[in-house]
Amino acid sequence: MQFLKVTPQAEPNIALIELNRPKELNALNLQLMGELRDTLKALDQDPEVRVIILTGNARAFAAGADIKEMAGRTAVDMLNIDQFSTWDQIKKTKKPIIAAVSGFALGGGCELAMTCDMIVASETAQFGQPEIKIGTMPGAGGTQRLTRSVGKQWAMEMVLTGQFMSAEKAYQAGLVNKVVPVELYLSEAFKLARQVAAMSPISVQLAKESVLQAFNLTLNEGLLFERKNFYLTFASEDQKEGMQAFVEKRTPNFKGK
Ligand code: DAK
Repeated sequence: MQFLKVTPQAEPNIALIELNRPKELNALNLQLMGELRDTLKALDQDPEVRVIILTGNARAFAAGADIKEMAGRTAVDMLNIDQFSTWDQIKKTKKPIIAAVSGFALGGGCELAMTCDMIVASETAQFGQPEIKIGTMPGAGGTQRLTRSVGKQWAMEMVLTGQFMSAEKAYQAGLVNKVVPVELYLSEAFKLARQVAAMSPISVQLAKESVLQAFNLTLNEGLLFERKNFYLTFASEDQKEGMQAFVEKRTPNFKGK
């Protein structure tokens, strides 16, 4: 891997992916995004991995797609490169992904964080969709996921002016789950990951899938979707183990079966 550091068992059942193009503030070039797509696909298939943490470094999660790489492209180039298939693959990851964000999360960087399932931010994190300042607009979910998270007014202001949102404001607006001092953001992400990793991985995957459907379906369709996944958990040994452990007043030992 040229631009990622991958530790499949950073802790038991928790994988860590670090974006590693520090001089370019982790700008997301095609090579990096390809590596990320392939890594997530492999981790999704690794039975030892239950939760994935995606992070950058203290200065930058990612300052967006690589502007220098993108600058000269035509619409036809963009169509042929078809970066969306890479982003779509990331979106298909079944296991939960926690973004641990410090510093800049801009443009594609903000979109990447929002594609994850939860965001733990450092106090120094800054979120933004500044594409408007370079003559374009968000293309990987910035107008959609941001609007669903922070509402129309804030999304409109960020997308139309390129203004950044501080970590504290992002927390108030519902874009991030937690804000902690910069020296703690990664350990806080691990804390959250540990909680999720202790649950049945089958229930976790089905629950993640169900929550995400809330963005695509009507309420009635979503409730039906949820119901089917709920029934499905009863086909797992983990459901029997979870309920038996409750009755016996002990901690369940979920095996993902
Ligand atoms: N691309 C390329 N290089 C970047 C970069 C970027 N997005 N951001 C920073 N860098 C590079 C800088 O050019 C500089 O490199 P050198 O000049 O040293 O060689 C180095 O990183 C350090 O940056 P600065 O010197 O600028 O550092 P400062 O602290 O002064 O400023 C900054 C930090 C983050 C405010 C500033 O670098 C900045 O404004 N960066 C650009 C932010 C931005 O506009 N981001 C949005 C990019 S457009 C798609 C999916 C996604 C996208 C598009 C398509 N498809 C699926 C098709 C996404 C588009 C975008 O993200």
